[in-house]
Parts: sequence; structure tokens; C-alpha cells
Amino acid sequence: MSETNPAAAEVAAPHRYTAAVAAEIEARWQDFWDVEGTYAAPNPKGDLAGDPELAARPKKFIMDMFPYPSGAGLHVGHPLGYIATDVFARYQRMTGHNVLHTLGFDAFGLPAEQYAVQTGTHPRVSTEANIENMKVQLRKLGLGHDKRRSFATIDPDYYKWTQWIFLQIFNSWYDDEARKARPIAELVAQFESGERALPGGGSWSALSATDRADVLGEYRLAYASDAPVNWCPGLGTVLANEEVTADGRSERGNFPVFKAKLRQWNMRITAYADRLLDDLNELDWPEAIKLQQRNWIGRSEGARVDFPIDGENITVFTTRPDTLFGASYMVLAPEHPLVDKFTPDAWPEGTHDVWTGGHATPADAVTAYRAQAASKSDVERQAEAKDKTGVFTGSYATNPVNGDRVPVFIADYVLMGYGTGAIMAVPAGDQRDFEFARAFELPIRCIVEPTDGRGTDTSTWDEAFTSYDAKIINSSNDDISLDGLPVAEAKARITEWLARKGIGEGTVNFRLRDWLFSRQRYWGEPFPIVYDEDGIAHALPESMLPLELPEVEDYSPRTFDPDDADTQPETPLSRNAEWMNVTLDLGDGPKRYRRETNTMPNWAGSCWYELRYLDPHNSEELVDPEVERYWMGPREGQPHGGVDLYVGGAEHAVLHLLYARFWSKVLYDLGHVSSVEPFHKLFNQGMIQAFVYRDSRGFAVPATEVEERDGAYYHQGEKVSRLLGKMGKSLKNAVTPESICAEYGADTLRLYEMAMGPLDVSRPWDTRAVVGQFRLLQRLWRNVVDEATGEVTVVGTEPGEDTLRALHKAIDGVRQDLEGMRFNTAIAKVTELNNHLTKVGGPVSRSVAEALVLLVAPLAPHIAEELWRKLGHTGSVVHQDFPVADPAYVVDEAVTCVVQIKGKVKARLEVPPAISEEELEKVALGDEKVVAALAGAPIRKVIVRAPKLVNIVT
Ligand code: ANZ
Repeated sequence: MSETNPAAAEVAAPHRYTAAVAAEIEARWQDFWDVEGTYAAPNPKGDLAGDPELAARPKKFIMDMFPYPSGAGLHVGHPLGYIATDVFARYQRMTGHNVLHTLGFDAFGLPAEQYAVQTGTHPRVSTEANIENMKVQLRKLGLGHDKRRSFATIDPDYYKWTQWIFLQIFNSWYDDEARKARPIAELVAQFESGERALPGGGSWSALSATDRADVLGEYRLAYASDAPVNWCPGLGTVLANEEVTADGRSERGNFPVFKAKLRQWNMRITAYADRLLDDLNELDWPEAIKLQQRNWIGRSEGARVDFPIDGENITVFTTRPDTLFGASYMVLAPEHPLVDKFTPDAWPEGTHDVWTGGHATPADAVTAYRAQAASKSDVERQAEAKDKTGVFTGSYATNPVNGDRVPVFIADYVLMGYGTGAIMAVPAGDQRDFEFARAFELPIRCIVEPTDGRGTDTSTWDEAFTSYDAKIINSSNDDISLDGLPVAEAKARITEWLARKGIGEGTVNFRLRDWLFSRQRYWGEPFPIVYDEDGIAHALPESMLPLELPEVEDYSPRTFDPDDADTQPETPLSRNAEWMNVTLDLGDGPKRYRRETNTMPNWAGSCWYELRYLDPHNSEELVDPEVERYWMGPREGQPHGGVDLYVGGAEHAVLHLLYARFWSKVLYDLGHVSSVEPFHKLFNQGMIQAFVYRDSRGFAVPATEVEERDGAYYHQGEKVSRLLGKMGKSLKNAVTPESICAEYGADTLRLYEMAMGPLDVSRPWDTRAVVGQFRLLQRLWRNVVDEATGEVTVVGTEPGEDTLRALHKAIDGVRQDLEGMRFNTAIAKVTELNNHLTKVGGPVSRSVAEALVLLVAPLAPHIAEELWRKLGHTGSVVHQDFPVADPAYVVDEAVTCVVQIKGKVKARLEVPPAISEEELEKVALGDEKVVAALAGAPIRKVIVRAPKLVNIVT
């Protein structure tokens, strides 16, 4: 590379902007910024209180999704978002805002632990080393972070507060009437006074300590439960639903995941389902992300309906109560608790052969079918293409609207974790029911009039008729008729009828499940929970926080054969008896306790980190309320408050962003923060992709060793294939920011990444193209500095009209582009202005040069600082005012251009006076009237006299 590197080749001019000059400038200014604390965000209590001018400025809290300090370090794809927020933050600083911008590290969790296990070093040692390495890498990019506010989630004085928040959540319950979380003590008071009845009846004072703990466990927002969880033997830990892929495997590692009953901690995020949904409306987020959250929360409006059976009821959840007259059988999830009860000893008279699965008794059939269902993930069970399977339980229930006897089946397409775990099956209106009914020869009643011309004879149908846009038929009894009603009306009418008759009620169901919150890992926050001798969980008092992660010899997780579902997790912390078994005084004298040995999931630390940036050294409270209000509080246009800009990858759509929103709401309800939402505006940056070269065996070969010849690619003489893919070590195509900084400097790297395309679009990295931005900086430099002498060349005379127009148009455009985060087009405008100055030639007016430097400052801060200094200023450019365009020079006076074809005027165009010949020709030939007049005739010649005349000869 070095022979063709202009930075090396052009050293002839001693004061040219070269890689060496860039390196020297950049290192010097990075030191300067650190020493001066240039990026220190003002503190509302100290700095702003004493400075009314500063206090009057609007604020901008600008954040990136913080990185995992992985062992591989950063490649050029990682900082794309960091550079973008940095440019934006710099622009905001220069336009009169108090800006808070910093970056911490998300350092607990599986990747760090796996890396530690691989390398045989303690996760703290390897993680801290990785953080240091990343800091060095990031510093080179010239990011304007307030470093006083940086931290890692593994710092005990950070996770002290993660544990503290856990305890707030543990010590609160959701009051459905008030629609908010309240302290659990207030619930206890209600039980004590009798204001609220105990769910099981009786009086609070008569309950044992264990019973009380059990009752409260049903209310607490953080609670332990024995519900079935996602157990991943290959990782040796349980996982949250959000961490399981659509095909039932672990998102990390791609191992099988099984349902297992294990006592685990959960967060009652479901209590917030409706608020998490409603509050999305006020957020400035990409629609795609909002949609993913809405789908994940999955609100369905429908009804619960009771089907009588042997003096009891089976309650179903349906979104289509209007189809009740078409319910011809029922299905329970195989795990439904009522199945055993309604499995008689023998098959009833006349049981259809296909219903029995070939088993002698219903019990045999049920047992065999359950075993089969248990080996499948929920996703496999619900797969659309799958053949419908199931068995008859041997019992019949009654359809409450028409008295029909409906057989009760168990089938795996019905899940225990959704609705009531039981359905009424309407084969005419639901495709899964239709397929099941065909397989098991069950009646299919037409209760919705098809609108697609297929007719009402269901024996001729190939599929269910699932449309909502139709009328109900064949649906009446002595008391109610739905016939002729459209679906929505029929739904409302039948729901009202069911409620009046006491056999059902309207209800809203959510797909969202509670958040499984414990992991059987070492590298996470310990739970601030201990168990007494009766197994009752107690919160540690705040004075015992942080509960530090103990140093252990063996921190590796116990993993198992990935396919062995019958394994049990083992927590690394339980191997440390001394840490686990303790004597503590929790207020009632010293007693023996056992610590919780699970750790929190890696999402915990990122659920509240925005708050810590605000008040990073507070050891007394989570965050000072005044400070929180200043940076995060509600404002006009941001009714829920939150960070002003949050940039990160789209892959966190539901996991991190949903969890963080949930914690935010709990903290808000309990009065700890004034913002209901953590992130007001979200922006997803695209990915930097890279070419992956593979040999004939499909193995990636190092991208730097590939040669191109006649459009084909070769590695050591062998032809290789080329495809666009991810950048990374494993694909042998990673480019490090250091290598680009060494070759051109960080300012060039920053410009290149921002110029590659719109920020939200993925783009291929092309090292050969980086030089283009380097040349731009060289021209910029040349417009201010004499390359031969190093003297500043600017003059005091005013610029000409043309230059003023070019300047003010650039200022106007760059302002709009930076505000709108269109960094690529902002760079194009700077380039245009710079080229204009080069073309005009001669020394540049000081006023123009200074404005140009200020325009460049957010994008390429080091060179801007240096030129600003050379232009005679003493301070930093960082807090200068961004130039303001003079509108008089921005408006284009348009000129009328006449277009002639063979001398006859065919069109008149309004064009800018400065339009180039080429541009004008393009515009003229593309004009509708001209195209029509040409009617496809071949063009012999185009004569252009910009800006007034175009003559086309055909
Ligand atoms: C009768 C019916 C008729 C249904 C019809 C649909 C169409 P969403 O929209 O996702 O909420 N269902 C209910 N609980 C279920 C469970 N535990 N496992 C599998 N399926 C379940 O879906 C709700 C619909 O899915 C419910 O409405 C029920 O089928 C089914 F023409 O009831 B429906």
C-alpha cells in the first residue's frame, strides 16, 4: 500500500497535510482536550447555578449504545455510530446547547465470561484489559466524551445501584387501579387493615411467615417462581424468551433450548404491558422498531368463555367470540392442569379410531402424546406447515351458545403459556383448527359468509375463511342472533351477551411474558437476596450494598450435552460455601442465611446506565433528582422525557430497549426519576459491511492478500469468490481503526465513515476509497496554509459575490444536514465549498476560511482545532458558535432557460444562474415537454449556452 499512499508520496512540500502531520496534530489535540476537560458537561448544580447564561441554554443528552469490551477489540465497523453521535454532539455544542455525551462499558455477561473461559484468565482481568484496550482505540478517534462520566457495569459502585434497583422492584407491587407500582409495605398495610382481602381469604395476622411470603410473592414485581423456563444445557443456563430464537435455540451459541421447571427469579414486566404499548406513541423511534415492540407485547382483544364440563368449566381465550356457534371441538394444551381430571378410564362408546392415536385407554394416549409434545419447542409446536397432531381426552364439554357436545382434545399447537391454555376450535374461521378438523374428521360449520365466492359448503373448502371483513351467518339461538352482523359488531354483541349470562367476559390478552431474570453464571451482578432457614427470601439492607461478586477459583459455568434436556443447572457461586452461607443481622439479631447463588442477566446493567452518566459518582442516591430533571425530565415535544438521541443497532429492538423502558417506568412510579421513558429519540445506524473472500472449500481467506485481475479475485494464485458480508476477525476481513489512523489520520477516517452514505443504511467498506476524504482535508489545509512555508495565507479583503453565495449556501445546507443527521450530504457541501475556493484560486478571505474551519469542526475536529489556532485564535474551536447563513446569499435567483429543438422553442426551464453546462444539458434532456417533443428522435447535437439556452439538433 505504501507506494501508492499519497500521504507518504507527497512529502515534497514540507508543510503539506500528511499522515505524519495528522498524527502529530491529532495526538496533541487529544492531550489538550483531556487536560482542559473540553468535553466536561456542565453540572446543573454547580456550573449552571453560578452561570445564568449557561443555565439558560437548552440541553442535549446524546448517547450511544455502549459497547461490550470484547477481546477482539474494535474494527472500523464498530465506531460508525460513535462517530455519528460525536459529530452531532459537537454540532449541538456549537449551536448553543449544553451537551452531555460520554461512553461507558457493558461488561458483565456471557461474551466476557466465554472469552475468559477460553483464555483461562479471570473475567475481571480479561474484561478490564479489554476495556483499557478499547479506551485506547476510542481515544484515537477524537470522540468528545466527558470522561469523568464513564464507567463499566462491573464497577462495584455502579452495580451497587443495579442491586439497589433490583430491591426497589422486589419491594414493590403493581396496583392495577392506580396503574402504577407502589411499595410492597403499602400492600401489607392494606392486608393488615382488611382494606384488601387476602386472595385465599382469612386474616393477615393469622398467616405464618412462609404463607405471608408466598402471598407477597404473587404481587412483587420481582419474584421467584417454579414456572417452566427455557433451559439451555449447552450454555448451562436458563434464558429469557427474548434470548431464544424463532427456531427454539439460544441466540448466543445456537444451542437447543428446552422447557424445564426450575425455581427462578422473574420480573413482572407483564404488569406494564399496556403502558409499554401506549407510551410508544410519543417516542421518536423508527417505526420498524416500534412495530417489533408492539408485536412482541402482542395485545389481543377478545373474550374468555366458559365451556361447561361435568359440573366444572374449561375457560378458553378467543379473539373471535363471534364465531362461537362454529366451535365444534375444544383443545387443551397437553400441560393443561385439567387434562388429568377429564381423562376417563375408558374410551366412550363410539369413539372415532383416528381420535385415539391407537391407544387402548385415554390415559395411555394422553401420556404418550405429552411425552412427544415435551420434546418440542413452542416454535416447533406452532409451525404453520406442520401436520396437526393430537389425541382425544375421552371427554366432551358443552358449547354454551347452542348446547352442542364438543369433544375435548389435547394438541401441541395450543400452548400453555398463552391465554388460558385452552381453545374453542372453529375450523371454518381458523386455519390451524381447519387442518386439525380435516385430520380428525371433525365437523366444520360455516358461520361466516365467505366473500371470495367459494360458497358455504365447507366440504368443498381447501382452507379456512379467516377474513374479518365479512358477515356472520348460522349463528342464533332463542336468546341472541348474530346473523347478518359484521364481525366487529357481532364480537361486541356476543361479548355483552356472554357477560350478561355469566358465561364469559371481554378481555385483553398479551403475548408478552414475565422476564426471566436469573442466570446460572458467575460473571453477573449477585442478587442482594438471602434465604432464611425456612427458605423465605429477604432483601439485604441498602447498607450491605454492593454485595460484591466473590473471587472464586472456578468461575466456569457447568455446561452439559446440548441435547440432554434432563440436566440441572449448577451455579458457580454455589461452589463457594463460605460466601454462600453467612450470619447476618437484618434487624432482628444475627441469624444464619444462605445467599442467592444465581446472578442477574447481562441486560440488567444496561437497564439504567443513562441515569448513571448524569451523576456518576453519587454514592448516596441513585441520581440527584435535580440533575435527573435537567437532563432527562419531560419537555415540550418529549412528554415522557428521556435521552434526546440514542444511537445503536437495530438488533436491540426488543431485548435491551424493552427492559430499559420497563425499569424506567418502575423507577418513575416509585418517585426516583421524573422521566417515564429512558430514550426519547432512537436512531438505528446501518452496518459497515465488508467483502468476504472464500476459496473453493468455502473458507474465508485474508481480504488483504486478495488480488483483483480482470474482474476476478485471486488468493495465492487460486481463484476465490467475493461476497458482501459482515466485518470480523473470523471472516478475515476486519480493518482496524488504528490502521486507517496510521495511514491517514482519524479525521480522514471520521469523514470517510460519515461520507459513505446515509447513516441508517448499510454500506460496504472500501479501504481504497478512504483516500478521497484525505484529499479533501489536504485541499482544506492548502486553502489556509502555504505548503511550502507553513505560513497562513488568508487575507483581510472581503470575498467576491460568487464566493459569498457559495459560502452561505454551504453554511445553510450543512446546518440543516447536521441537524437532520445527514452527515454524508453535509460533507458533500463542505467539499463543494472547498472546491469552489480552490477553483477561484488566490488567497482565501479570512472570514471565509474561518467559517469553513467552523463548518468542518464537528466532522474533523483535530484539523479544525489546528487551523483555528493557526488563524490566530487562542481557545478551542469546540465551543465556538457555528456559522449562521445570511439569507440574502442563500436564495437562488432563478434564470429562465429556453430549450429549442431545431430552432423552435419547446420548453422554458427555471434554473439556478450558476448551473453548469453538463447539468443544464441533463435537466433539459430530462424535461417532460422536451422528451415529448423529441418523441424518440435520435439527437445529433446539443448546444448549451448556460444558463439561458439549450439547442437540440435532431
Ligand atoms: C376461536 C377462533 C376463531 C380463533 C377464529 C381465531 C379465529 P392471537 O391473535 O395471537 O391472540 N388461541 C388462544 N389461546 C391459544 C393458545 N394457548 N395456544 C394456541 N392458540 C391459542 O390469537 C388468539 C387466537 O388463537 C384465539 O382465538 C384462539 O383461537 C387461539 F375464527 O378462538 B381463536
